[in-house]
Amino acid sequence: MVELNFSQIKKKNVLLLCHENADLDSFCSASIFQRILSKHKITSTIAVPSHMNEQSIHFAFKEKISFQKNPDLTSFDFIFLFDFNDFEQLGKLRSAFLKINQKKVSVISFDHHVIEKSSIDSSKSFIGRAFSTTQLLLRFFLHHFDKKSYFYCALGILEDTGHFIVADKKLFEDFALCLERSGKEFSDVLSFTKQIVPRDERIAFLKAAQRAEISEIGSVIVATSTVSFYQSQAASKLLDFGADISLVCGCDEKLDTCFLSARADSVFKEKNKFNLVNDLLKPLQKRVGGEIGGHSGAAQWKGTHDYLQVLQECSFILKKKFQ
Ligand SMILES: [Mn+2]
Repeated sequence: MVELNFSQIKKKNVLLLCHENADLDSFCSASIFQRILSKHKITSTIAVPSHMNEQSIHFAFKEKISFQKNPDLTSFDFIFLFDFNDFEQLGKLRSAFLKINQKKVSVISFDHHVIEKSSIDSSKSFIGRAFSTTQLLLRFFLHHFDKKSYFYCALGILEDTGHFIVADKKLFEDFALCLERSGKEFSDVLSFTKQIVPRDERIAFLKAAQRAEISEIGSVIVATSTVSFYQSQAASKLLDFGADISLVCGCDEKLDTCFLSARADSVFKEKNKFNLVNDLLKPLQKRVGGEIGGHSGAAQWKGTHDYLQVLQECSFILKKKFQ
């Protein structure tokens, strides 16, 4: 187990950076770590590249946790990354991040996603298998947790497991511990993770459903569709409708970029030992290039190809595996 040397961070400028469009897991992780640091009399700044999701904004407001947008990276000695470890999720901070001198600035990631060759922090010290980054923090810093930290940890767990769609015995033990030590009820945690779905997102779901094409590859039901925004959320919705694997593409013509969000049903995944990153996106990247990220059940690709070609390549790879 790695120990963080808090005295090393004292009197330094510390940034706790969430990923773009920060979710509760990312923002709660940063908030927990801020509490741990402040116990050690270390002040820190929480920031996001430019956006947070609805639940995180609501959470920050209710808990009175301040955060910056688009921070000046050059003014920090330590940059901790929460719930991500790839350049892709830096959003508009990406170019500024590439310019920082890693000899002067220490970059440390807390993350539970699959490590790639292109990962930012390759020390792997605070990266591991966990259902959420908050659960990972619980493992590393249990003895530094206070009442609020346990509550924030529960929020990250509930959100990132999709309300326990994926879990194991240890996760329920950790969650129960968080509830007990936070003094909160399950309903308190639930209310913070409630989906507030904006109207344009709901319209995107309906469009994705309307445009969905269904194919059966062997016994696997694959749904593909296209929407301009909310690809990842739409892909999750297509699983709810009954797909084993869903693939949703969208293109940004101005940027000449195509995005693909992939989702795999957790029961299907377990039964078939299927991993979206290893079994689909890595082979896709080999064929068409681009950047990939994510984990076994939720992953994304980004590149310059036409979306029809990308979906065709995916279907070719899946046919090779399942037919
Ligand atoms: Mn997460």
